[in-house]
Amino acid sequence: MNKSVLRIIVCFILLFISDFVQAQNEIAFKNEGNPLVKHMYTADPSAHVFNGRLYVYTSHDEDDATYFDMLDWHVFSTENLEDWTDHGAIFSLEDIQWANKWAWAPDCVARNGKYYFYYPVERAKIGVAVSDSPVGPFVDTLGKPLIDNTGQIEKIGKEPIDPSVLIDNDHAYMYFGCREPKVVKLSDDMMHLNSEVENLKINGIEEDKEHFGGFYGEAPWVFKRKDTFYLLYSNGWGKTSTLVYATSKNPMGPFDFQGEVMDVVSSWTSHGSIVKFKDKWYVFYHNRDLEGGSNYRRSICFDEITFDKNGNINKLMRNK
Ligand code: FUB
Repeated sequence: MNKSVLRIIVCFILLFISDFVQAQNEIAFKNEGNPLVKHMYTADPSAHVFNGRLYVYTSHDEDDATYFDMLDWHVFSTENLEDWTDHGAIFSLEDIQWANKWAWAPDCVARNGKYYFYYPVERAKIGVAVSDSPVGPFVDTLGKPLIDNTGQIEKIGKEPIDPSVLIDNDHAYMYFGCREPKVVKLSDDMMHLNSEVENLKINGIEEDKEHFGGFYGEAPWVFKRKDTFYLLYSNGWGKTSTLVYATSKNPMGPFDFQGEVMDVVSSWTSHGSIVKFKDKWYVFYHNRDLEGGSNYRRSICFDEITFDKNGNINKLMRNK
């Protein structure tokens, strides 16, 4: 047997082993109502449709958590919203050379035939890891943060967390930030910045204080419907924590505050995403409703949402 044939056989065997190991980590489960995931605590859902299948990337709250000391990230997927697969931990702090703690709210986008996984760590840095598959394994090929506020707090903000990425018209935009919403363009290779980091302006919330009105807390998520960009975000923390939204005709803003997407969640934090799947729209969010839950042991949920004839989101009332 010549060397090339041998190499091909070895590659096939390695691929088979890696698929086998991945399949061993998968857990199949049914949607039995909210919270969606009942075998572990999950938070910060970021939902996308890739090749007709819905993928939800989440943070993973530890079973005994007393703070946001998260260690890894999971992805869950479905083709019908009833039958789900937990693909296991697709990336973790152990896979990053330059970060040690706080594996917080991630996002993932598809471009150039690859999947780019964006993740905040240490409340100060955002990294990007790459894979050929939406369920990983992801690799930190950059080997350093994409965003790091060390010595750059003025420009990047005090807490560059919660990255989410929108691709529109062949341009990629990354949104992030706690209390200070930011936006930056990404390069075509999705692994470098392609503009200055800018403040994201939200009109109509100038007077709003933390916990009231459209105050910007964290968790920016932008999606497009018809010709309008919707900025979904958390209005802060505590008893009035929920998801609110603003709209714009430009992905860089300014956005105009519109109102609440849903009534308050039970957890102190609120974080979510909105996605269109098979012609219906869904909001993914988290709360603390799973048994044993707490503000640090959260669980992802989802519900269908609708829009009125003017494109406003009809407020979802779950606590009727
Ligand atoms: O999950 C850790 C942090 O809590 C996230 O980064 C915030 O959005 C909030 O959900």
